[in-house]
Amino acid sequence: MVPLAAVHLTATAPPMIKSAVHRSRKGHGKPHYRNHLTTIRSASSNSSSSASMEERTGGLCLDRREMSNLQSSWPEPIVRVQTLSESGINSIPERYIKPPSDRPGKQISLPVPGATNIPMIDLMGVEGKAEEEAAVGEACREWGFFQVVNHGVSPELMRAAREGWRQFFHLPMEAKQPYANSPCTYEGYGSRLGVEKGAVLDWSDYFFLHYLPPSLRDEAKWPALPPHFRELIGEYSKQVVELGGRVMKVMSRNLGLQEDRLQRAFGGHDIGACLRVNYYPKCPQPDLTFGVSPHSDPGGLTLLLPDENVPGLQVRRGDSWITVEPIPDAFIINIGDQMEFVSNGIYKSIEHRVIVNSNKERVSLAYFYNPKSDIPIKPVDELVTEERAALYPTMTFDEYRLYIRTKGPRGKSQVDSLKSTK
Ligand SMILES: O=C(O)CCC(=O)C(=O)O
Repeated sequence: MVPLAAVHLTATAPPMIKSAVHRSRKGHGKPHYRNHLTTIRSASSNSSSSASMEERTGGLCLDRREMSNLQSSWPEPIVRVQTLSESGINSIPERYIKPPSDRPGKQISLPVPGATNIPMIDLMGVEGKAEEEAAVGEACREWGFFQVVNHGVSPELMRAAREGWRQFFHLPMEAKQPYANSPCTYEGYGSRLGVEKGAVLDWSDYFFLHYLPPSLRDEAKWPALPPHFRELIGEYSKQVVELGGRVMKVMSRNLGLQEDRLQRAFGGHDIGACLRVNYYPKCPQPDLTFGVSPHSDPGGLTLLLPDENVPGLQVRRGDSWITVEPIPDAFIINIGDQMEFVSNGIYKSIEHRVIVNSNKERVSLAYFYNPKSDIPIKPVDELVTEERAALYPTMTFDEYRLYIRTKGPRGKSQVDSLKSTK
């Protein structure tokens, strides 16, 4: 990656991107498992057939080595959802229509008296203060989701990143097509997830890129437009990954662990980090489809920058779905499946989904902070006791992704199927 100090910003860079990069540089007992691991490992030999929902949600981030045996082209011609939306259709094509039992339905329900939103945490007042940090722990245990403000990432950079991506999606199709992705790595500009022929699709386009490990980072695959956007993506990625590391410490302390314990369980400095930018065009029949279907994130943590003005993310709460009201300049953070595993089920990876609407497009940036993909991931020893045996088997993130790809997850079924029955 080009060091930021070496980046020369010219007068052609849009002012928002230029100033955002400049300013941020200035510094701111042996349990029984329902599915045995051997099943998962054997899955790897015949896993090339169909991709799963998790691939569709971007959390998979399979690297080039893993994906090299996979299908190299999509099973059907790619149709950009944006193109469909802009064509002026009044009804959506059949392949975006979910079965009646899987449609958005009732959109907001508040099962908890007084609860109108996921918890909000002010990180400025929290770090290092046990009592305040407990709020983070409670959110991770009870909700699996929370919003953070005063998180240390420059708000100007956040806004510039979101607007830069919006500009990218508004470029003419011929400027975006060179970034078109394939199911081998998913890197680049995409409009479908999964390679199952005839699958019902979600109403979104996306852009997917790797930031960590550095060996997977290929800036030539990042958008070159708008001007200087690559530098901005690099700086944004750096700050969001730093935030992820700080949140990991708070979460670790809150579990009664040494503050670097969760990070070590994830592989120390060798973690993975990848970005999926979601673009949800206006949809003439939003009650029949989803922007992203219900899923839990397979990785460690997700740091989501939502569209400030357009709600869409819904989080499962019991039998209902709560629509998250975005707080200006906040990140929405959620627990992924790997964090649920290492915390031995204390922190919860919660199902979520995205609804679309007929009046406004929506853009969101989901950063996936993942463990190193080839190390054993298991509940940390300190959280395994006689009273609470290890709830999950040991497996690498790579194996988990293969498992998901083979089984075809629905909602949280992959996590639940691995859970100890004792
Ligand atoms: O767009 C959103 O608000 C959430 C997106 C999401 O869940 C995902 O990308 O996995």
